[in-house]
Amino acid sequence: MFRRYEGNPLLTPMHWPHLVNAVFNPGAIEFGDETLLLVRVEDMRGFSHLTVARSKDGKTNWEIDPRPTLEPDENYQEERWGLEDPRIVWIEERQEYAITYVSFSRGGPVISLAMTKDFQTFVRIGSLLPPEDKDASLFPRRFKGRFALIHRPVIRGEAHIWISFSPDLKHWGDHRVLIPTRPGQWDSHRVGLGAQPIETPEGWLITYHGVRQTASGSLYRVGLALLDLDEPWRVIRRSDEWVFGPKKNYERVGDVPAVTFPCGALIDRERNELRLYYGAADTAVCLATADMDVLMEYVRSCPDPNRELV
Ligand code: BMA
Repeated sequence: MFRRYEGNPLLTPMHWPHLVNAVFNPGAIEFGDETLLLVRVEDMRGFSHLTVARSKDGKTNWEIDPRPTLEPDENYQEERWGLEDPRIVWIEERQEYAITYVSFSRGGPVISLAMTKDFQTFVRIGSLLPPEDKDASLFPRRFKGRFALIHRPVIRGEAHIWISFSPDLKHWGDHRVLIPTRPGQWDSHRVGLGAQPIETPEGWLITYHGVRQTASGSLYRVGLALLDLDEPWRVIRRSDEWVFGPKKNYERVGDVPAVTFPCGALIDRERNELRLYYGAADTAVCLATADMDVLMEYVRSCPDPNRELV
């Protein structure tokens, strides 16, 4: 279903205007007439920051901000060890972009939220929920008056995808498990949201990473789910199989081998394609595309996870 872009990897540390260790796990969004990636950049101390890269076609001629775009702010203790794995959503009622990223510090990973209109200046809302929490995205609008957040806390050592709700983006509650790990399966060890939720007429298209532990380390692959459009706490479909995983050398060789980790996607309307941007082996930024009709037909054929329980 997914085809790798022939020019992969799109971005590597060699493209950067200064010395960095790795560039990976980018958030992605349409910004004006360009594709904007917010790339996680790991510096030579091992701390990450976020940097914007833009391109007209989302594939070639990337323009990379000469300096880090969003760096740890010393007024925010939770950011001391860096910023990681952003997801970007356009919030309709506020007419600005919301960036949910992982802030790292001695306190453990937490989800932080920052707002921007231009990807040059950012207003921090702060951290949203207690650690350990990762892999978060908002939705573009409210549901029955409340914002919704998909995220991945670790509780009793279990790493399921949850959804939580808020009237004001600051106070969160009504927490529910959305997509749990599945014992024995490819996503048995951990799951976490991939790209931000993508709106389709049939529901919110969710990509998520599933982790299996093996004798030689973790395997990070990608699965699909579909959430109800009006009640996104309802999972309508979930793929039994993974639909994308590490195969190519650039996905198998790097700082963390055998990792494909999407954080951003967008629909290329002209080509009717989903463009999925992902980090490969915690080292480079890559792209895979899928025909939307083929993808939706596949998702429709996936099991209804609620029916399985009956
Ligand atoms: C996860 C996150 C990702 C990373 C992945 C594989 O826990 O930290 O940033 O890509 O592990 O190392």
